[in-house]
Amino acid sequence: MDIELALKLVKDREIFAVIDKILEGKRLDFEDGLKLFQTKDVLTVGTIADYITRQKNGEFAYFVINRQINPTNVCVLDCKFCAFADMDKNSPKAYEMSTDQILENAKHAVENGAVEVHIVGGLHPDWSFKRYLNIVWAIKESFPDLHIKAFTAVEIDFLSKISGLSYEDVILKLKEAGLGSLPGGGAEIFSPDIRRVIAPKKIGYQKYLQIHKIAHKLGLHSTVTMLYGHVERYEDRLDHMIKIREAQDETGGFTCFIPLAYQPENNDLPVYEYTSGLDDLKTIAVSRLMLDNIPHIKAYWVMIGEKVAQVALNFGADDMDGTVMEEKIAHFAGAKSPTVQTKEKLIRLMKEAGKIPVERDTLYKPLRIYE
Ligand code: V47
Repeated sequence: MDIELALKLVKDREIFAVIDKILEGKRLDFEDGLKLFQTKDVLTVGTIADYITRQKNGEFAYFVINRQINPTNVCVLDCKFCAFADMDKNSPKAYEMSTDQILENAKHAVENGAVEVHIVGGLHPDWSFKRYLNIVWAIKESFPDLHIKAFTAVEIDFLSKISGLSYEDVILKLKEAGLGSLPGGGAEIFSPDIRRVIAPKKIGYQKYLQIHKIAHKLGLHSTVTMLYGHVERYEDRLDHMIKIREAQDETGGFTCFIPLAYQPENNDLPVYEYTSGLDDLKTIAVSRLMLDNIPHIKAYWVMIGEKVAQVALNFGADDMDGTVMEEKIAHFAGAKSPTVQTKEKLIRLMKEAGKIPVERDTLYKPLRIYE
């Protein structure tokens, strides 16, 4: 069947012009994105996104053997969506890991084949920059081959404040200690109006993007996220994506975009619904189509569940993150997915989706292909 014939199957004529643009390789604008979000014809949007993914990444779908480590949940911020953090360090829920405990986690990761540790946590009011630096240094010294993806832009801003160092110097010192890349957390939704409601004390999008751009210029790659499914509108999601696209035009340092589906339990945001499967799939597909300069789109199974993440591999996603080994942030907020994942399961989900699973490192170097 040629593409002309395939287009006859499109139910919603409103998106014809957008599809034309995509097939001609033109960049989509805000209005195009809005049409894609508003259409009920999600299957067509997904099919086109899948077509673009296959152009970029062939039939490959990626995963990484990794472990998440959250050194503390004590945090001076008070983000309304967050069920993980606790502002009171004396509350029964609050915890702080020693560097030795963190090293134990890293050891567990290595013993289970991990090539990456993903470290994020609270902004602890009493911890020094030296303590954060030492976490990276100690892991690198014991496990030199492990990639340390650590500290969101929000944490880098905090480290700059408590150390009196510039963003550049904070990142350089972390890099010297062994930091491999920055994770994408903390982006939430860039719109200042929405940010004021869901994360009033968090740095704004300008600083978030500034820190990522500095990291890129210092030779580090990073990922970038978007928290959706709470009080934001499609317009806010598109504004978020377009700002990311502009930053990527400048530096090219983002490897992957990760839409994070809002988990509604045990937090202070009066939104009690989980995102729907169709919204998850649509968000993946629209992000693939809007973010033409980002190499990979991640279907994060932790937040959208294994089943929707598997389907998302045919809606524009080409990555599923990884084994994770211990997940707290989403599960404190009610995530229904498992807290760990096996490599065998990821491979099965990908193969069933018609993809060729690729075990990768953090920077998408293939380590093993499962034909
Ligand atoms: O920054 C917090 C989000 C993020 C909730 O970089 C919530 O490859 C949903 O960023 N519902 C941390 N989300 C996780 C994260 C991440 C995960 C996987 C891969 C990568 C990557 C990054 O989780 C936070 C925040 O945006 N979050 N609370 C919640 N209730």
